[in-house]
Amino acid sequence: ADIISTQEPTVVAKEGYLLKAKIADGGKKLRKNWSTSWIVLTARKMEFYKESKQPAMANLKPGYKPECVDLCGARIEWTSEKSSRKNVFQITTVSGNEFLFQSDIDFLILDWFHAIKNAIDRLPKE
Ligand code: I3P
Repeated sequence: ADIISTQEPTVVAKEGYLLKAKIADGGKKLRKNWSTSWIVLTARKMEFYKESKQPAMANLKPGYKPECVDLCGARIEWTSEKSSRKNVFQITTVSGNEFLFQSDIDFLILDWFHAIKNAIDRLPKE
């Protein structure tokens, strides 16, 4: 008989370091605190790690859950009002979490913006 796994394989679309700040949790405003994060983008979510070596380690630890953004129904937009930094975009999730992402390197932040926007556009809206 065929064995159909209920866990979809996690195909990584893009990964790398970006500056990240979570500015709201469930609609509640948070104090902005920028930090560098290793970001793993898959078809329907983004995961945040402290270092590039962590995703592989997390796979070996069944209980370990990185902070994660569900991209289903999420919005992505450039913002110049929410930071004094250049090249900042915001992601807002259905659950009311808000994140800012930034890089001084133009092509790098553009690549990320388009990769995430692509993922969002391919997903059902909820
Ligand atoms: C914040 C910190 C952030 C800054 C933020 C400040 O101060 O300097 O880097 O955001 O500006 O409030 P603190 O460390 O005391 O919390 P940007 O770098 O994105 O401008 P903001 O209040 O205008 O968001």
